[in-house]
Amino acid sequence: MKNLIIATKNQGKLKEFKNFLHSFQLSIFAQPNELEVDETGKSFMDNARLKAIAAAKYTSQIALADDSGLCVESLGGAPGVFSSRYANNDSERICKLLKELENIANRNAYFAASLCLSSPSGQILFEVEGRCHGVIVTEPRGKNGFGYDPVFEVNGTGLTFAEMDSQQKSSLSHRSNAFKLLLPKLKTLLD
Ligand code: ITT
Repeated sequence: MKNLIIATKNQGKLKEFKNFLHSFQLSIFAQPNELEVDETGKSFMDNARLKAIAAAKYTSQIALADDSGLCVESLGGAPGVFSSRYANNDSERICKLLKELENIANRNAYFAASLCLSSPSGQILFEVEGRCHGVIVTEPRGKNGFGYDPVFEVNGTGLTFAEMDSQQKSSLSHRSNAFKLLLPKLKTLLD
């Protein structure tokens, strides 16, 4: 059985990747806890590369990294690459976002996920980006998922990600849209 490192410390992301990958004969590991990677990139893809290469070299295994975030139109794309650094924890991040959007009519937003796959020696094997469009609601709704899920309503569904079960989120999310593009490459590489 082959090993794949998911280059993340985010348990929500890890869970989603494990679901996406369940049909592969793979041993999936999160990156070692002691590995710290500075996310100094200007784009989601820059940061995904930094994380994938660092985890692959550190473990000498193939590594898949995700850099993702929420881009809000009326905030000029913020929090963007700073989504996880916007405040100290998920509920403070949500509070800050809702405060910034108080009395703002345009609540259009999208989630983006850049995925990067690195060989054990740090060579980039494949990279893709997926998006999911929606709006920021005025009050958090739902208990599932992680991060900004309770305030992001997916266009055409009337539901926030946090009101969806994991299967429904997986059929629509930025991360799954990116993962679908990665799938053929992953199949050739791992089979
Ligand atoms: P790693 O770098 O260890 O992967 P992280 O949480 O710091 O973990 P990012 O730097 O990519 O990851 O930041 C992404 C942030 O964007 C994440 O912490 C959430 O706040 C938000 N985010 C990304 N995808 C999300 C999703 O599917 N649902 C809700 N929030 C999401």
